[in-house]
Amino acid sequence: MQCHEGRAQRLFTATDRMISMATKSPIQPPAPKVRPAQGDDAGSVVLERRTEKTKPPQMYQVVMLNDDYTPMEFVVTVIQEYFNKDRETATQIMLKIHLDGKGICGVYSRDVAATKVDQVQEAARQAGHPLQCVSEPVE
Ligand code: TYC
Repeated sequence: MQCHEGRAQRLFTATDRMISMATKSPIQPPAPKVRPAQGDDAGSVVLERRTEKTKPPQMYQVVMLNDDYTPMEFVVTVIQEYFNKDRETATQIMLKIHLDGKGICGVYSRDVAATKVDQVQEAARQAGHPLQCVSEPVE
């Protein structure tokens, strides 16, 4: 009995906390800067509000390059495995690379794109294929 009450009490407290977090207003932005009055403004304060603009991070596309030796099947498998594409999409991307000389396999943050390039190069190296890919900033 004692034990049940204790548990009920803890659950109630956790629920309370969740409701409180869900209903509390979000953290306020920093207060606007206040500069001391000068000249005619003596005795008053002026509030300067600057709207902060955060740019979205630069994204990087992983571009795969064509060559004459890597088997098409290997490229399709790599695109499926490392760029999370289904077989049909991977095949379309591979054929685009084969025909145009290069093609985009995916777009990621800088670190993720660099990791994908490393993973593809390592898989190609292990299999003995000359497959190459690079990452480049979008736009
Ligand atoms: N051109 C290769 C062939 O004919 C196939 C290929 C496609 C290779 C895409 C690399 O990124 C590539 N076997």
